[in-house]
Amino acid sequence: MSEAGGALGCGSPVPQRAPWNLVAAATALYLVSATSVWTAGATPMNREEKQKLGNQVLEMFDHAYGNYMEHAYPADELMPLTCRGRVRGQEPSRGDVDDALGKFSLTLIDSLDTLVVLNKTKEFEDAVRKVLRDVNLDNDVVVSVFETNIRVLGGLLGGHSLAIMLKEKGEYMQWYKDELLQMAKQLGYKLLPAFNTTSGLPYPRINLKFGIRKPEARTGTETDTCTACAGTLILEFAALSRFTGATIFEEYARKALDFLWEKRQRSSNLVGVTINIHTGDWVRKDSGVGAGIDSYYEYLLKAYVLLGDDSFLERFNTHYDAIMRYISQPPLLLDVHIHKPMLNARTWMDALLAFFPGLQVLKGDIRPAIETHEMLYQVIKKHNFLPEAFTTDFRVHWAQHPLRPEFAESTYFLYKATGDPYYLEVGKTLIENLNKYARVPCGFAAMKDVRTGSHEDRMDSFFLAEMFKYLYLLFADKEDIIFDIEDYIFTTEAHLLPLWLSTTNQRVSKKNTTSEYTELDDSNFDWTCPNTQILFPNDPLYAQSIREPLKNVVDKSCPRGIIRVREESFRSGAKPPLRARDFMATNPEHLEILKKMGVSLIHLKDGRVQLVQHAIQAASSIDAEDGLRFMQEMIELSSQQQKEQQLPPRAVQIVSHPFFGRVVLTAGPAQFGLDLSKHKETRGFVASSKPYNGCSELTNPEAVMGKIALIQRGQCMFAEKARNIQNAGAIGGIVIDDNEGSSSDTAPLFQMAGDGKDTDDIKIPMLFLFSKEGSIILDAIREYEEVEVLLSDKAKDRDPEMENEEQPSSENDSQNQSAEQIISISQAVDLVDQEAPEESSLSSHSDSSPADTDNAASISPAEQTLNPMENQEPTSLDGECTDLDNQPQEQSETEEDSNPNVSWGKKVQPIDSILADWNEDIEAFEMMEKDEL
Ligand code: DMJ
Repeated sequence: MSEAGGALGCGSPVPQRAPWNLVAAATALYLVSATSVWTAGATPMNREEKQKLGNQVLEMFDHAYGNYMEHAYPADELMPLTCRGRVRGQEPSRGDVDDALGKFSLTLIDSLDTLVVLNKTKEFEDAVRKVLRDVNLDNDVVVSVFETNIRVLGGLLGGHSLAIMLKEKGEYMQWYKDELLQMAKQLGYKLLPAFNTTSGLPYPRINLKFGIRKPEARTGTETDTCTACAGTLILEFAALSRFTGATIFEEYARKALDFLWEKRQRSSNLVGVTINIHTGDWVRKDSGVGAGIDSYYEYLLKAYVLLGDDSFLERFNTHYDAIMRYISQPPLLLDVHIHKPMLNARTWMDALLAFFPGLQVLKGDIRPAIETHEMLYQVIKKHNFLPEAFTTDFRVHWAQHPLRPEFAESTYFLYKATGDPYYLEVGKTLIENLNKYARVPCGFAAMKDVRTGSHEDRMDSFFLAEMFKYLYLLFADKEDIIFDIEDYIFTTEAHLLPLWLSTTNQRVSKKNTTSEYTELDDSNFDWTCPNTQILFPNDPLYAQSIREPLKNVVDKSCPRGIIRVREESFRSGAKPPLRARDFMATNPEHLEILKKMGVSLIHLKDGRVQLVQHAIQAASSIDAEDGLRFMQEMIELSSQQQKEQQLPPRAVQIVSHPFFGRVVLTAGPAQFGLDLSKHKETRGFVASSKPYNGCSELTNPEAVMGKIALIQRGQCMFAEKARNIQNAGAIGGIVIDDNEGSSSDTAPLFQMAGDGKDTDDIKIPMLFLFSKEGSIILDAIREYEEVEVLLSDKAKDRDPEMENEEQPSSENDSQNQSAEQIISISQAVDLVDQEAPEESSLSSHSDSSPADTDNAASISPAEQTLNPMENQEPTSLDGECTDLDNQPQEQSETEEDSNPNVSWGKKVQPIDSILADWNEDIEAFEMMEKDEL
């Protein structure tokens, strides 16, 4: 999500007034000059330091953009690990995420106005020429209407907005004759067939060349779309109409918004996540401010700012009131059911909601914005990035992080609103973390798992469109930007649209809101718009005073503190709860206890049993605590069993020039040979064995002697390969998958089994890499000949030795800083033995593996497998919550009331409904991937 513009506004009902005036007034109200900083609280940051950070952002942008242009353009995206372009159809499909890619040089278009904000006018001029010369919008490819609108249409319009601004200034873009606008119009017409539904809600996808109806279009059978997908069009479509005079775009976007408003749940005034585009029925009735809904709310408020239509503000305020009533549980924002808004729909939050504090700033509701932002920052400090989803007690629920900009966006707006230098420090941390953990030699790579620091071969275009804009603007003073940012509003993709559009080509008829909407009671909103001129000057520590009580909110929430106190009460005579080790899935009494504890038992198709806890569904707070402990114990039990039979993934880290430890490849371990978890890592240069499959005595022992041999998978047992390279003098081996294109991105990692015989004779460490990861080493050999790697159980920080080996990289500070870091491609998945038939005769091993899904059914009830990755309650194994032993005991009794995770007043749900909730959670994950890239 991105935020409404440089413009900060007040959400209180505002009498008829041109939006520009609103913006100007709001700016006067809320802006504490970015150059002035507090003299108390966070340490002020001087101009020099801000400039240094701004320069660092510029350098980082150059690194990302430069690598995209050099190695990926004209492809849609850069693949920063393999340093090439992502071309749809040429890479393994990632499902709906790929619907953003339309073979239209997405990243270039999405970056256009960022170039101007970052004062790279010359580069902007070049980029515009390239777009005009190279981009084709008529490809036979099915794209997401939502993504194409916010990224491509928005990108073209943002580019046009700044092109005409520059042209008017008289130096750059003098040749420009609205060509970007013409492209935008062409694209607008291409998207219009998507609105051909009775409801006026757009289809989620469209074929750029063939539209929707024709058979060649290969789309148009969908029935559902997400609310954000249908409700995030008005800014771009209205801008297109007003720039061109073609009113049809604004009309269509307004119609979709009108329909969504009509369909809001009337008693709660909330909207669901997914809606049927033909019937208007809510398909998913859960409601939050993150994935699937986020930018619908954003666009209502910003449409008011841009278009000056009061009905949008009225709608926004009505929804906002409902959000604050039901969803907001400061500092949390928790999804609820639209029909039963007092009932939480889940116990975790997604990363997209991080935009919301920024929107609250625009609304003028600073306090909850500060609170939520602070909570998010603490989660970030724990994991370096915001995981895609995290539980109400701040454990990782979904560990990815695709370099989303929402938190940076909110940080920028909070700094604008408060002037508190604390937010500059936050921005500095974001910069450091990006350089330290996401920067790779060829750009910035998304995090595959924030807990391990592993990477995905992915750099989304929004990283350039939004992240760098907000970070740069955070540290920039007015004079650092070549135009007045306050004259523009940011779209959800952070594209800039000029506020003067509000008074241009206003030919679209507005709905007569007065007949339809009852006059709003202003008193509802009094509190939403604090006058910061009163708040801040009188109390310069205002923001800090709101943050202070939340200082340890993330650490404090660990349930172990609660559990410890419960143990005290058992000592005083109460009946001890059911222990995981005693649990029998066939014992009806045990099942009854589980239900009381809010724990549901799910029989998975593959025969395993999964336990899920919803604390809010427990019969009482005590039962919920028992449930938490039970789950914790079950995880420990399960992981103990798994540990006994399974080996965790290993790391292959390339340490020689120019990688210097920054590339880490996740590798599968072997059930034989040196155990890297017990021994020091093995370091050595790599050499390919001959024969490459390693299935017979090596013909090149001199080449592999003292080195780590590379061997191809297949044709004989893993153990046989190991023996052959060991006999040739190798000190380790890496088996590379022969299945071309395989990757830990798409396949579960597994461990290499032995050959059913005694493998004690194998002394060297052996690791397995999928083909994509393996080819990174093979490519490195081709390019650099001498490639040294480290085989270990976990990636190591770059050691002093590597430091010394690194060539003085340059005058460039941030480059040096980033070089301390690690890149990894890995897969945080359960290890599953997927041995190829010819290589897996060790049936005794695989039979006993708890990760072997075919065998899980035979596990006795007391040993039922619990999959921690799929639990909704605090059941993760990442050990994030271990330091609560010092928490004061009163947390046990008092914290439950304040802990939104434990809503005791709420009714216990029947098992069916628990299962339904669980399914909704899974759907929610799918939706996040599908609708929110
Ligand atoms: C962006 O494309 C937009 O901000 C969108 O509204 C939500 N998701 C991404 C960034 O995370």
